[in-house]
Amino acid sequence: MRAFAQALFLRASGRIAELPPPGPPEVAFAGRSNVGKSSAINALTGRRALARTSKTPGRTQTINFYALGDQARLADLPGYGYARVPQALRAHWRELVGAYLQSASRLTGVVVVMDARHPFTPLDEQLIDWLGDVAFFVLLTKADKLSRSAQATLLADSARRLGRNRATLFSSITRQGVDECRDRVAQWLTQPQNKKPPVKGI
Ligand SMILES: Nc1nc2c(ncn2[C@@H]2O[C@H](COP(=O)(O)OP(=O)(O)OP(=O)(O)O)[C@@H](O)[C@H]2O)c(=O)[nH]1
Ligand SMILES: [Mg+2]
Repeated sequence: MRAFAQALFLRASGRIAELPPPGPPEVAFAGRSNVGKSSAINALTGRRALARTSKTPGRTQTINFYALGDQARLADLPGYGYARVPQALRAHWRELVGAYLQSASRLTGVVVVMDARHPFTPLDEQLIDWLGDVAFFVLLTKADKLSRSAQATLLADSARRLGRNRATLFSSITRQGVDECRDRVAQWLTQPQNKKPPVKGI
């Protein structure tokens, strides 16, 4: 799929009413604040500054949509789990992301991004549970911060939790795992499964 390199910013939606109407097949990137969701989108598209990244957790507060030509879209979801985010904003996150996931009828898969040094937090487990039937793939990001042996242990643990081929070590700096992730996303975008949207609340 060549369209990754043509990615263009489409829209930022901060409220339910601003969510775009269903378009072409779409893949969303979800995960805790600051794990590297926006960086992963940049790594996949080969565009350094397509999605805004920041050292400050909680940077992305809107759902940011990117068009890959007219055939596919990516959605960068706001991060969760940042302790200093006020209660009202957390409720807002639940409402916005909940509405998005339940209404995103063209959502064909979710890339669940986790920090390889702090993977499978309770909120990550909740998200995976919440996704229900929607296909997902886990990126264990910032793998460049782990030793080879810690990487191997983490991958084995992830396979035990999720089954084989459901997770990859990833680094937007060394580009480890980028091709594997791009292949998986391209597969979802070109062969949409049309699974039921999630029904549970988070
Ligand atoms: N070492 C390392 N740092 C990374 C990697 N990916 C992202 N970062 C850094 O982590 C910080 C957060 O990255 P973002 O891509 O903005 O994270 P995010 O998940 O989009 O964050 P929010 O939008 O706040 O939820 C930035 O300082 C990035 O440079 C990686 O693979 N390795
Ligand atoms: Mg972000």
